[in-house]
Amino acid sequence: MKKTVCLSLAALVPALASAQEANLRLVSAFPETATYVKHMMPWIQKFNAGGKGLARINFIGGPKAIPTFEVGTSVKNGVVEMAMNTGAFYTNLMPEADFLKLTQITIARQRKNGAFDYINKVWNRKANLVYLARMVDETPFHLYLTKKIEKPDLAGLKIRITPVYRDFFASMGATLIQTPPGEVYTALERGVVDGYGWPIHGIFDLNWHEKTKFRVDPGFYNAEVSIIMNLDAWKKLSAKQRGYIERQALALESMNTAWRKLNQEDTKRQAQAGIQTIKFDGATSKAYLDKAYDIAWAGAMKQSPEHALQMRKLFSE
Ligand code: 173
Repeated sequence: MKKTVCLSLAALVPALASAQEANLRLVSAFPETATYVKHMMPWIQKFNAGGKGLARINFIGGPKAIPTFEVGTSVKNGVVEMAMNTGAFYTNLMPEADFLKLTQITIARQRKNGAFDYINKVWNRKANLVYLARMVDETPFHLYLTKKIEKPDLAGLKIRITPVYRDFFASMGATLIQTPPGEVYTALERGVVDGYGWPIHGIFDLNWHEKTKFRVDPGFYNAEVSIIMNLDAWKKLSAKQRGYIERQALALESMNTAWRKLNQEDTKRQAQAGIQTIKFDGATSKAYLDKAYDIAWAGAMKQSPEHALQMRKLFSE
């Protein structure tokens, strides 16, 4: 008798919960001083202002709350409902996470051509995640150095990486050292690394410009930072709550035009800070870029042939 009562009460909980304002705890896999957190905070404010009675995002903090490379698992397991994260930080959940750097069309076009739905299908099934919104787009990664190179050869250099850069930098002979963003400054300061991979924007937020002497051009790939959500938490929401979150996701993506401006500004600012560019000649530059993509897709094909094949099509047309 008692047991039956408990069970029926438990069954009622999701229904009750969705009638209330959903409290969505969000962590950032990037440090709180990073450009990405600055970009996201006004969005959270608007989300909460418009979501009264429906849904509220409760920003918990950055890697001090949950370490960068553990954020994916925490969202998968529902320790928190949401995160701002990049695929390279949760390849432990599925190799496909890091494929998002290979998109050659904007998130708006990915929503139109089926790429967005495809990503969600894989994210749902393999990692218990909802891929809600891509908030960084149209932004290349670069190699930054403290020592000059004459050609794409990193032999004898120790380079800070994440999975984004691993195979590409390894192919140029680098010694690889993986760190979260929060440890790059100290690694540079102590001479543990001679360089690092990072997007064109954001190196000033963590003071890396103080230790950076060169940027290698061209940039490669397309930096991806997104809001992901726990699938069970998503399913517990009402249709109205989900609709609200989806509209806010689109609003966040519509802010992506800001990156074009910031990328131009930061390129200038890097030059003003005395960071020299190492520009390869036309043929070398083309070979460098081709190699970046060839290596990444070859790795993707090896790790997840079926999805890599589909994503390669959907990410470029
Ligand atoms: O930490 C990184 O260099 C990284 O993988 C990344 C990914 C997307 C945006 C910024 C950094």
